[in-house]
Amino acid sequence: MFVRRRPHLREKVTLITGANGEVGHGLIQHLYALQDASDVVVLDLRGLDDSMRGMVNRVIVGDILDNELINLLLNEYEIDTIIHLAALLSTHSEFNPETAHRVNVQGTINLLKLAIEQGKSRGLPVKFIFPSSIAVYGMPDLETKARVTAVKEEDFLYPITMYGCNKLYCEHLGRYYAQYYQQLSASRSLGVDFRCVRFPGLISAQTLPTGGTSDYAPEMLHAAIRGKPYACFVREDARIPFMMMPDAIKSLLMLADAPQEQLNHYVYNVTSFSLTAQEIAERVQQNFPDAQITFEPDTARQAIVDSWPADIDDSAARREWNWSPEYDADRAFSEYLIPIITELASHEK
Ligand code: AKB
Repeated sequence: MFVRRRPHLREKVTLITGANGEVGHGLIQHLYALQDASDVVVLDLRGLDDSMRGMVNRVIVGDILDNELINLLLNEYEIDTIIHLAALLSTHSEFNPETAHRVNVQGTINLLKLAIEQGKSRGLPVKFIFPSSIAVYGMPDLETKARVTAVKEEDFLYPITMYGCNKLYCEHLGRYYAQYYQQLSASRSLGVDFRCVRFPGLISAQTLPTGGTSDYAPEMLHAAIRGKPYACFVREDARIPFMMMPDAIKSLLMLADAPQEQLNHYVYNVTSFSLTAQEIAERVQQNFPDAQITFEPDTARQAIVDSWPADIDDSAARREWNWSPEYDADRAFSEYLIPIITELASHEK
């Protein structure tokens, strides 16, 4: 008697790259709390912190530059969404621009190609969620930065960092893979459903970022709560937009869930509020009067922050997919940062 075998069904999953970074942690914890992480496969050079391994379907320790690994993912899974977080941030990237280019650009191309191949085998475009950054902007001088506050998506796109150049180029690659990939070929592939948010400086109560240039804000706060002195590497008047990590996660998931027919853009600014370094220090000192914060600007890192806009215009995201942040500056400090970091720091003692 012949037994009819069921064909091997590939598991349907969401792939998150760079999952062991700040945004990855926030995203996985959020999805897990919603009981929505069981189909999540994560890929990170460093694996995933022990405390979080059980939250996801599978942890793959590996490199987005490894083509064999990309092929393995292609064959083993049916990936319907890729959230591509893996990247070297702006300060790190300046120390090794060519490595940054490989990771930030070639890594993104590898994932876009994976999305194209998956789309072919599924007959449906893969959603590709990509966090870009205010680093794509390059304000020409401080006078312009002060005058033009809410910068739109298409303005001042002259990044001065490798990371900013990489992110801007990847935004274009996303548009290309969505709309023009193999445009001259007789059998054109289905494109990728590319969706991108440009983040401001992100601040998490749970983790400290590494390798960014907006890191002075979270570093100032985490140091104060632990009673450590902090020398801020930008001037008091340095002003850029910021967002709390829960809002960053919210924006990624809102954009991923938005009906495609509502989206008229590939790239959307998202922001919450803008503060100067001095205003952040004052808010920290209101809560921790003993905080020892000094300003010792580092000329090169200051120049990077000066090139980023003071504020960005996120009206397209608000209009097209109802984006709005939960946390303004007051709520960010009183309801999120101060209580959570204080609680975490108390366990360290
Ligand atoms: C960085 O500082 O590199 C990042 C960013 C603004 O994208 N936080």
